[in-house]
Amino acid sequence: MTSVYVLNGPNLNLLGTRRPEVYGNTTLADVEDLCRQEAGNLGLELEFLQSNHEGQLIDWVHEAGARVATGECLGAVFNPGAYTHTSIALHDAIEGAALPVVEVHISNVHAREEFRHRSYVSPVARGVVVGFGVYGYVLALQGLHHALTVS
Ligand code: CA2
Repeated sequence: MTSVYVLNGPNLNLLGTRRPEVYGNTTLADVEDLCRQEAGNLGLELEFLQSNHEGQLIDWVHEAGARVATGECLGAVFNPGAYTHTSIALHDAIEGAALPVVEVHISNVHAREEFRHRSYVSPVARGVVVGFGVYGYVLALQGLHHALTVS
């Protein structure tokens, strides 16, 4: 069965515990359940991962890219958290691994502080979903599946 990665960056393990006015009450475990259900609907196996460490995220991008190259994996839905706005290394990893990525953000980053308006990931992403809360992960999975399986 083809797999899909859902990668989550720093502090997303805190979802549902603080800042509900920005990120809602849903926990990351709830997001995983949501993604597992949608991946099942799409006939995909899910790898759901979270790390607070940039290097770990880069390693997973490389791993997913290698699996895309062998046809085992479709691509990744990626919420890089605050690394979105800082990480040239993640930009280079996605590009270097030729990993199809749909970037997702729970909040509408464009309606927030100016430092959140810049994304180093968007230029190497297949698509971007922002501002739909955790339902954005479902939309991103659907978008990735549609972009890569429907001609
Ligand atoms: O809106 C998003 O999904 C973000 O990627 C979330 C990041 C933020 O840095 C990005 O600008 C937008 C933050 C991750 C979650 O941080 C939390 C902090 C405290 C409590 C709960 C979550």
